Amino acid sequence: MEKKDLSNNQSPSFKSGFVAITGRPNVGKSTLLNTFLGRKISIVSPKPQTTRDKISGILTTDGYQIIFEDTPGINNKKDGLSKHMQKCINAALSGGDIILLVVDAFKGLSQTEEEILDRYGKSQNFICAVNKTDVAKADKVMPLLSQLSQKTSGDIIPISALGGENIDVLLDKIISILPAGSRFYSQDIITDKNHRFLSAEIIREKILLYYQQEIPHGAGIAITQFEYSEQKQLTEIYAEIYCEKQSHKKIIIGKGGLSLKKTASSARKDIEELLGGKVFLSLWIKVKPNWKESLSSLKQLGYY
Ligand SMILES: Nc1nc2c(ncn2[C@@H]2O[C@H](COP(=O)(O)OP(=O)(O)OP(=O)(O)O)[C@@H](O)[C@H]2O)c(=O)[nH]1
Ligand SMILES: [Mg+2]
Repeated sequence: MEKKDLSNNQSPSFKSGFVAITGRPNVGKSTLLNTFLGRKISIVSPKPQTTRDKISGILTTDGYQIIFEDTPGINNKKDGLSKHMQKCINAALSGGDIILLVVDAFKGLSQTEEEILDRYGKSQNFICAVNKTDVAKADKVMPLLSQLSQKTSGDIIPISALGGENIDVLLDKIISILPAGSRFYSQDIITDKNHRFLSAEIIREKILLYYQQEIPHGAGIAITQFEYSEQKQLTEIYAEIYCEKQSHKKIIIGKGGLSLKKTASSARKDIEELLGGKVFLSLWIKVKPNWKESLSSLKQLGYY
């Protein structure tokens, strides 16, 4: 993205840039983005492969603008959706002024982290955050920190994204290596995603939370209508939930439609908070066995 001059009265010492947040699935990248921003932009769940897109969270003060780019967890799957996710990761890494690798203090390093460290660990703009230190004991964290220090000359900062521990230290480090430059976005913008996209994500988050096994990972959300009704004073949202099997459709709906009702009601409440007004939400389930391979389906879901 080219730097726009939005600088009206910015000082010459103003800093701005992109921070690519990367790492394995489930290490806490989206939680960290939300903690930096002080509000929820990116959905979070205990299941891996929650994030499927590159999602920017924009933090602007009088002194700097940081565009944090949340990315999908790195995986090697080869379906159409996974290829899209891989593209998002590559775009963030290649466009990032700073690479922020998030490592799970509890799980330690895997081949994935080794590859990132080999590629970026020695560069000036690399930082490693060791997350979930609230649940990992010191006897696990200390060896991990020394292992990491062999592989990178960048700062290694233990944090808890969930508890907010050491986030100020991490933020200070980011600001210290952020390049000088003017704003990319005006001050009031906090994300590059629109309400339609964020609403679909909220519905997907409820599916990740309420359903198990392959159902959440086989689900995609297509918003078919998103309109504010002046007359009714509410936003009407019609969405389709794609699933891969007839048996999944049954489970998503649940006995007497109760599971779907719970999903819809919980998503509606969060969307109302996002939009700051009343919402009518209708969810419809569609069985699409190969949606992850179908370009037209992926486009309907907002990918590509
Ligand atoms: N205890 C603890 N849990 C955390 C912390 N940060 C994140 N989590 C939890 O870890 C799980 C995964 O968090 P996410 O933020 O969705 O992880 P992610 O890296 O974005 O995952 P993907 O999008 O799947 O790549 C959630 O249950 C979070 O609540 C932390 O600092 N401490
Ligand atoms: Mg995520």
